[in-house]
Amino acid sequence: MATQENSNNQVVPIPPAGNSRFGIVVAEWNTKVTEALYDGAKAALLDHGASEENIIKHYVPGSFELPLGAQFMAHSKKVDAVICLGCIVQGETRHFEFIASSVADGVTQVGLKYDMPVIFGVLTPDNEQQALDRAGGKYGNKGEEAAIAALKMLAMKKGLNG
Ligand code: DLZ
Repeated sequence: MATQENSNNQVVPIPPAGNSRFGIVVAEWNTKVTEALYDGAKAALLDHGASEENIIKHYVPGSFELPLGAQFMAHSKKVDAVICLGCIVQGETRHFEFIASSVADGVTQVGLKYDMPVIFGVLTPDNEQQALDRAGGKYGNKGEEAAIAALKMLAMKKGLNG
């Protein structure tokens, strides 16, 4: 099984994707960043054995719509996990705190409601450069991390439910 080094420098396994189906919801706001997050997420899923046809991408207008987009996907029963990708830049909205916490809460609620991994792959940087640094730049790609989180949560669920 593939492995990764976690934040405590421990080597931990990354479960394979198998036949799992992944919904990826991408916010259209700050597209340069969110498309880079998508590329990272998709590449990670393919690297870990997912097939192209099991990765379904949909756009929502902005991060605020990510929870509802995730809910549409979960409700469709066409996916086993949903990855939400967005970028809320602090300097761009006076509602930053409100939007960011509302999106985080909404994403959590969808996962609990549908008993499904619904992953929060939303950057909350001070500016675009900080976002790009985390979307394939010097601090890696948080889209890839979101995809790996989905794989881990799916494996946990399968391990418990068979
Ligand atoms: C309106 C808005 C603003 C100001 N900033 C962002 C942002 O930095 N990142 C993001 O993903 N979306 C932003 N939006 C759009 C909102 O998320 C939402 O799409 C609109 O308010 C419509 O509901």
